[in-house]
Amino acid sequence: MLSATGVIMEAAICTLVSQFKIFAGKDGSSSTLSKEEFHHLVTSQLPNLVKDTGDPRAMEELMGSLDKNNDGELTFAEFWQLIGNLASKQGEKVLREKKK
Ligand SMILES: [Ca+2]
Ligand SMILES: [Ca+2]
Repeated sequence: MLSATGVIMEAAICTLVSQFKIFAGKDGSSSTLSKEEFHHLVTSQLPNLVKDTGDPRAMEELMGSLDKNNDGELTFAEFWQLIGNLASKQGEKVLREKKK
């Protein structure tokens, strides 16, 4: 079963894309996240990895740091930076723990 790991990762990527689509489709453009959609996604899907989800200012700063073209909406590519940041933080944590 050499391909098993690959399939799980592919499934994880598909899940991320389909979740993004569900949240992005709630209002306005169905391919981008508005501030409200982003907040809703983070609080319901990433409550443990993202800090300060209850702080509107922290949420606004986080979204601003991802919104590279400053149009107030996050494309999947912009949103993906957050996943990349969270994944690398999580990776550092897990790999450090294993070394002990
Ligand atoms: Ca939208
Ligand atoms: Ca944008």
